Formats: sequence, C-alpha cells, structure tokens
Amino acid sequence: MRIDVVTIFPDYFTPLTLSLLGKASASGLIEVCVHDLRTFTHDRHNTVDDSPYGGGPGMVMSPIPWGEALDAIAAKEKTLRPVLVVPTPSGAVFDQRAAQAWTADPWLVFACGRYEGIDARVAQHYAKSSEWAGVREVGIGDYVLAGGEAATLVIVEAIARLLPGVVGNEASVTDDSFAAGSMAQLVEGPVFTKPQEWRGLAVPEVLLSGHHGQIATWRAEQARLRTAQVRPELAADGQMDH
Ligand code: 5OB
Repeated sequence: MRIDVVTIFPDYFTPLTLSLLGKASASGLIEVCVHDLRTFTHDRHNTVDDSPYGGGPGMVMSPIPWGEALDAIAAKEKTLRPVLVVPTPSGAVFDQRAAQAWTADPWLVFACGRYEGIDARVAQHYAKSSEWAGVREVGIGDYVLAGGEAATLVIVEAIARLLPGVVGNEASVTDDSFAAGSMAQLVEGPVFTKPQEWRGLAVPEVLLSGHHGQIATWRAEQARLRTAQVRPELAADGQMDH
C-alpha cells in the first residue's frame, strides 16, 4: 500500500519510521512519503492560511497550495488512482470496520489540516476529479485536536497492522476479528503473565488449568462483563453484567 501525507509539520511523522510501521516500510509492505505543504507555496512567508469568508475566529487553510501539492502527488503515478483522506472532526468516525475496508485501497493520500480546517472546495474538487478514486472525510472520535496529524498516525497504524505480513504474529490480528476485538463489538478482558502470584494477587485459576475450552469460555465471559461495564452502548450487551 502506498501512503502519502501532506502536512505543515513533516517532523510529526517520525513515528512512522519506528516499530511496526518502520518495519513495514523497510520491508516494502507499505511505502510512506511525507510532504511539506509549505514547499507548494510561492510567497516569501510560505503562507498556507487566510482569514475566513463570512468572518469569525481563526484562519482557514488556502486551497491554492493544497491543489498544487495534491496534483503533484497524483501526477507521480500514471495507473493507480489515489483516495484523498481528510481527517476532520466533522467526518464520520473511522472505526475498525473502516480500517478493514481501507486495506483494499492501494493508495491513500492524507491531507492534514491545521487552523480551522481546509477550504471546503479542496474536498469538493477532488471528489469530482477522474484522476482520484474519491474523498473520505473522517474523524477518530468525539474530541478536539489541533490538527489532522495525530488522527493520520492513528488511521495509518490501524490499517497497516491489518496488511498481510505486517504483524509478525498473525494470530494477534486474526484474534481481533472474533475473540473480543472491535469487529466483534466487545472490548478485551484482563490478561496475565508470570509470576503466578504478585503482591498478593493471584492469576485466575482457570488460566493455569490447561483446559483450552474452559479458558476460551472464561475469556469470552470476561470480555462480555467488561464491555457491559465500560461500553454498554456496544452490541452484544444486554443482561450479561452478572
Ligand atoms: N478530532 N477526529 C477527532 C479528528 C479530530 C480533529 C482533527 C482531525 C480528526 O483535526 C483537527
């Protein structure tokens, strides 16, 4: 999968060179390219924002450098068409279902807005462009961020770890889809490792029993209990908090 990121803070994306995503890049499973939006400006101060039409506080990102940056990125490939992803709290929430669906896209271009957002005509223009495969405006939750950069890191990690070969232990990914991951609309129950007793606290006996069927049943019940307690709005709740 090819991933381009356009931002006024390229340094924000050094985490993409580390850990799981760094290895995925090094092995060619993902190809990430980060672009500085300011390199697509032409004035002495590399201006990327302007005051909002209609008045109001804050600044809006100008469509002019955005158009130049996105056109330059799309022009580097003759055959593939990219999807433009615009992280914004005004978008539909990006969830595990979206992460799974987006693994099928060969090329995602992330537009990271700062200030009060990007001039709305950018999304309008690329939505109707035949050179692009569409525009997706998405948020990652109900909270305010300073810009789209942190949301982009979250989205890239959620997708990349689902790509074949990216996570060493495939079971830890597969497990998400049925045991207690968000595809199953459950949160995970508690986990334990050695020592068997720590500061007077024992590991639940069933986990030491070697009875795989009983262990699976216990874990499923723990996931249901915790889901009912902390996320009662999720599916599969009901009368399971006892
Ligand atoms: N808040 N999702 C929730 C978001 C967000 C803020 C963003 C982008 C995505 O940029 C300001």
